[in-house]
Amino acid sequence: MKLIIAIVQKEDASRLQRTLVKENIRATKLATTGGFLSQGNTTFLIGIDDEHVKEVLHIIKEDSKAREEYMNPNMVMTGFDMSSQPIKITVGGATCFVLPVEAFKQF
Ligand code: 2BA
Repeated sequence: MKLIIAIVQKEDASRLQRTLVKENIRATKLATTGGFLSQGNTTFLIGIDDEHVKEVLHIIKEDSKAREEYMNPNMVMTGFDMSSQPIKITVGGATCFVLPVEAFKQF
């Protein structure tokens, strides 16, 4: 079994949730915040058998869109120069981690 942690933009979250339910894939949805942009995003925790990992990643990919955002570098403490010119940032599609699951128990 694997645990897929998928961070998606909140605009894509409802569509992905509907697809997961339709495909009978169990998931937990968390309201999260990106560490860089401080904007709300959504994280799905999906426990899934090894043989279905590819299929779930495909679904996540299909339901997530990359978008361009503009941010003022002054808003975040970064290594950017501190000019007030907004900079363009491409925010993923989806950022996914696939972790091995040592045990899965429900009581
Ligand atoms: P944020 O941290 O708010 O990042 C939003 C977007 O800002 C990123 O999109 C990337 O294009 C840019 N970005 C992030 N950190 C940067 C930096 N230090 N310098 C320049 N640009 C930077 P994505 O890479 O598609 O990430 C979307 C969201 O996925 C992130 O939101 C964060 O919540 C999560 N994420 C991405 N990589 C992660 C990782 N390695 N670990 C945990 N969460 C991650």
